[in-house]
Amino acid sequence: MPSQSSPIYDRNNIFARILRGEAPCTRVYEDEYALAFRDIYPKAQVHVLAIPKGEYVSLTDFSQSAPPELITGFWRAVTRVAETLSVAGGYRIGSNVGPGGGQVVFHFHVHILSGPRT
Ligand code: DGP
Repeated sequence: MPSQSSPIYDRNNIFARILRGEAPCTRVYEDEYALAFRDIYPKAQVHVLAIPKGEYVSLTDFSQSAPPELITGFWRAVTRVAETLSVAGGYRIGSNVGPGGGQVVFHFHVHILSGPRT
């Protein structure tokens, strides 16, 4: 199956700057594959963003281009964060892909939400 060409990644996007420590965040988890921090505009009692440590524009880009070890490590980190933070014994996750999907920050990220919507 031919692979699609990767979209252009902007190294100055805000999540890239957070990863490099150039912009602040409220960190809740970090390992070699992922960083998770509180969303600045929470839409639920718990609203955390998890980002992979790599330059991927979106879920599509990550799934198609990241090495398997990073894909596995990232999703394990997501579930670890979600289970740690879950306030009501459950959580929901989502990822906006592309402008038409509501994505505004073009470093792949997963929203982890739990508890009542705010
Ligand atoms: P989206 O690209 O639409 O999936 O959502 C981007 C999310 O990132 C949005 O919920 C707000 C959040 N966000 C944007 N800028 C910052 C920031 O500087 N710090 C933090 N913690 N969150 C941010």
